[in-house]
Amino acid sequence: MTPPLAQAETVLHSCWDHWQSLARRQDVQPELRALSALRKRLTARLFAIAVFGLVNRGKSAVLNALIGEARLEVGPLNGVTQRPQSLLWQPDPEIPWRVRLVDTPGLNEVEGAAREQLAWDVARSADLILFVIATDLTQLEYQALLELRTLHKPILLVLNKCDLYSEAELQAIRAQISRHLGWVSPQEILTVAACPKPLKVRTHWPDGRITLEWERPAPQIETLRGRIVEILQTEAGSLLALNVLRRLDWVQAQILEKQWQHHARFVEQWGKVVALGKGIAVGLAPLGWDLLLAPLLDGLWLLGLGVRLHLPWEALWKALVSFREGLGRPLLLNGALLLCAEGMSSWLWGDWGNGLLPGLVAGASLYRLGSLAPQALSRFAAQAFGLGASLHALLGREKPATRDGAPPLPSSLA
Ligand SMILES: Nc1nc2c(ncn2[C@@H]2O[C@H](COP(=O)(O)OP(=O)(O)OP(=O)(O)O)[C@@H](O)[C@H]2O)c(=O)[nH]1
Ligand SMILES: [Mg+2]
Repeated sequence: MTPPLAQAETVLHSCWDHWQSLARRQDVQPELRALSALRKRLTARLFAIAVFGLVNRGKSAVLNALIGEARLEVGPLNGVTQRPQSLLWQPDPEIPWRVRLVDTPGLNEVEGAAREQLAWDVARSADLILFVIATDLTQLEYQALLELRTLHKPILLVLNKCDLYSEAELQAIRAQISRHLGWVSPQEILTVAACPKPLKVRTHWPDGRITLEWERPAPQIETLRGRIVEILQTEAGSLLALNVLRRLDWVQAQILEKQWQHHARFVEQWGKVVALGKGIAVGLAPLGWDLLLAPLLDGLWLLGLGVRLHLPWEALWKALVSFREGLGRPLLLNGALLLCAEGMSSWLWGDWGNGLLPGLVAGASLYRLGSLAPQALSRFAAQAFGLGASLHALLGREKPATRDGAPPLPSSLA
């Protein structure tokens, strides 16, 4: 089986090649830039880890502790971090991954709605999320976790400031969080102290002097660092591939939506012209020929749409033959309706009216097909280039964690 990263590279490469033909269109520039950024991420083997949580939980302190340098501003006020900031980190020389750690603004900062949005954007593009808390969950944290789960990304729950609690208290907090969440066991909650409270240290000097000084103990971050290294060693490839493909899925859906918008006039006129032509051709053609002409003209109509909207051939073909989600069933129904119209028309009018009713039915049925086509074509186009199959394989049997499927809010948080 092809490794996930190689699979993602092939899919992304085909998508890139295909949509490059729209390079001159201004309205799709953001999507093309997004495709280019995805390619760079894959080539550079850059694994993104975002830190996420409410204000003042020690998010920036956790990242400083991980890299072993005080690079990010840390402070006692809410809202110290005002915008996402990235740091490159090499956690272990053995690991062939470059890691980008991204700090984010806290979620519940006063008047910080725009910054909260930035934090969510970072979380959406990250491969792994560190959700930092500093005690038992609040309702806001619980809601944010539920929402994060819908992103289908691994989340490490980091309980920071553990220096403020005794071992018994920590155990109680972890058990309570695990009860609230259901999907996280107490052992999976990683306890750290990224920036422990300074302690007063009494020093007895040889000359008899005694001094008292505040000293900050070393950070306790090994459990988190160890878990991240383990993930990088075992799952980083699949996680990055999955994330890139999911993002690609979204970008491609945007491009397709813009394509339909951009060509809306053509789609409408093309539908009318071919429906009229089909009605006339079927009406005038001798019996037998009309039954052959009808599907040919349906095919021509579909081909015209595909060429104009630059849809992948594979999507056109699948939409044409798929009965479950494509146009196969309506096309067959059109054929059956035409046959009925032929029969009824010869029964009603004999030879004279033979072409009128079939012509009308043929034209109207193609016009109706026009209302079903955008959805079916977009669905298959979105899965083209192997994107649908690769995503399916990578997601495996993972059950989507939707809001609907989430456990109800625990009463202590409600
Ligand atoms: N006791 C203790 N305090 C900590 C620890 N980690 C961080 N702090 C303190 O918590 C406060 C907030 O730390 P930050 O890292 O700025 O928190 P943040 O989550 O990034 O906050 P915002 O940027 O405002 O969202 C600071 O005063 C830190 O000194 C810890 O492990 N133990
Ligand atoms: Mg911060």
